[in-house]
Amino acid sequence: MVDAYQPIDHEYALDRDCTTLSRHVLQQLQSFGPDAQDLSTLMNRIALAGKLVARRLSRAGLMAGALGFTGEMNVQGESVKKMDVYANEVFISVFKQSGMVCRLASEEMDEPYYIPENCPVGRYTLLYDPIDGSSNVDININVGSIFAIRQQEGEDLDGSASDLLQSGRKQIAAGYILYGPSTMLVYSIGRGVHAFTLDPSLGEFILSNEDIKIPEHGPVYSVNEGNFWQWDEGIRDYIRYMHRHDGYTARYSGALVGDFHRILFQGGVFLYPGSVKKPEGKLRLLYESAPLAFLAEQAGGRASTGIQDILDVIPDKLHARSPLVIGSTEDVALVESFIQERSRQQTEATAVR
Ligand code: P6P
Repeated sequence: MVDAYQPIDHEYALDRDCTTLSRHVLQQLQSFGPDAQDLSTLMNRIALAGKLVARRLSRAGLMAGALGFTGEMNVQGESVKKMDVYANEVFISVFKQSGMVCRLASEEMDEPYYIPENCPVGRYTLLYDPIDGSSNVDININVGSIFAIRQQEGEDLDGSASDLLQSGRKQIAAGYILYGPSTMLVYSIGRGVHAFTLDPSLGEFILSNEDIKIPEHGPVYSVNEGNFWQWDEGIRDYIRYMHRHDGYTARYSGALVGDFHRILFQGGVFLYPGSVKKPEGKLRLLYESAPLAFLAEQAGGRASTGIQDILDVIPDKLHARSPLVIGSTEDVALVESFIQERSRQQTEATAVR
């Protein structure tokens, strides 16, 4: 008698290699309906953008004119890198002729970009930072792309995209692509956080970590301590506590995506506080803090301005900035406790006068 077929390892490996991003989205939603198909297609296009950017980054050092500055300044007042421009255009290109995305809002563009053939039929808006951490690009240290997807509300007939000025709880999907030793795409559509690793031999992002959970506490605190002199006393008190207590270690790469990725997997906290001069901080809400806050909450962590949940902040303009404290619930709460204590002392001191 023939032995019953016993699936062996390669059966598992084959199924895993078939768990691409688009299939995973449909599995998550347990639906093949139009909304599910839309999200699956959107994520597939974002994956294509990631592959195109990863390919360029991997060869940029050998390509004349791929690296360095363009000589322009962006709306943020930052010098623009050639890779910023390339990556920005990649995300626009992958959504042309898609019928999906009518508007794209990017760190690199003063106003949202409208894809005429997709408007108004395309009911989705992509908000993105095409290359986050571009100061690292020319020295071959990890960078990332950050993205969020929102549904367009109303016809936006005046082109003001004012419906985007809503809290991060309006995001229907968010994630990032980390261009590191391997290229990883991490995303959530509100059903947990999942990571895919690019298999260059397949040209596909394959599921590598499902349902990621941020540990409640971790040893890492990630902040640019060179800004210590600019911070409010509450943040300074927190940093002094880190310096005086065992069990903490500092990690900071200068690229938000890589620093957050470490926190997502190992726990701890990343913070980019406001300063006395710039209380709103440096990071942009709609396409940096809010997408990562969406992931952090989906992974059982937290994201706060230090006072308020990031996902509850309502921006007053497209490129609004926000302070960011993000990571393990216990470590975010510890930062907030120092801010609250200083605030209490200041209130008391004022009352006494
Ligand atoms: P600093 C990169 O420019 C970025 O927006 C984030 O990726 C990063 O976390 C932060 O700025 C670094 O800023 O002031 O520490 O160089």
